[in-house]
Amino acid sequence: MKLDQNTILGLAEHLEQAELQARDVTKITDDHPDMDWDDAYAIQDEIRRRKEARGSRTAGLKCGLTSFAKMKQMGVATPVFGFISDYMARPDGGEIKLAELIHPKVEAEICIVTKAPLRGPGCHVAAVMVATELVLPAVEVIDSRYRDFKFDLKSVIADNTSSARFVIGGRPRELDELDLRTLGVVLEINGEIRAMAAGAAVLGHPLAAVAMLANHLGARGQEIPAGTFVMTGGVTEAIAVKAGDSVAVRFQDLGTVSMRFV
Ligand code: 0L1
Ligand code: MG
Repeated sequence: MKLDQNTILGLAEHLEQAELQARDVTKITDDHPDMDWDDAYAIQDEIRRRKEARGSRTAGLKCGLTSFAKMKQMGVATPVFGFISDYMARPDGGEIKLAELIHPKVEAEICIVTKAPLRGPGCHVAAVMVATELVLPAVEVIDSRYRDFKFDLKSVIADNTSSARFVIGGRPRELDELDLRTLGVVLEINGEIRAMAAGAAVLGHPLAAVAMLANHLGARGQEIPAGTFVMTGGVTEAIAVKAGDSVAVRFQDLGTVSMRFV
């Protein structure tokens, strides 16, 4: 690690305040060009510790930048990992207030709930299949705290991978009823199709993202506990939304997830 503990604590407070006040900031690597990946995840861990200390519960784990479309959109080649908190959840069909956000974008995500712990190294798609209780559709609303979404990967990891809001759909299915690679997803805004993809857009199989998360955590002496909600990453590029937009994402076999931005 390159940053001392005080700097990590200060950067976590800086980024979390930007999130809570819906205020954009410049990317932190501008002032800390030497920070490394461990520093970035340590800042994210401190943001999680701050939220939990205030009574927020961690609602799940997320994989980001796992699809070719998203990697291309952001000009990166490596997935990232973060968490979502209970206060970020919004109901299916409900409203999301733009005043609480900076410049949100929506992403369609195939998600799972685990029934057994998953721990790397060596975690693979088959191990994730055995540990999958349910498959669920969700829409993630990302909202980078960085001005104009201008950042690098270390800055994004420290900013909890742009986590802001999420909406989970109401039709869970068991894994053996589905082929996650060919599962089609259509993202509509105000009735217009804006993006579509199949599950294989996420690393060839969405559960490969979960295996990657388990291996990432395993390298840090952690695991994905049983009963964890895991978002595998946007299947398409993220789409910016504005006031009045109605978003509906149609997931083959998993139903539709919708929300309106007000
Ligand atoms: O959920 C995600 O794909 C996180 C992406 C982080 C970068 C971004 O804000 O697009
Ligand atoms: Mg996402």
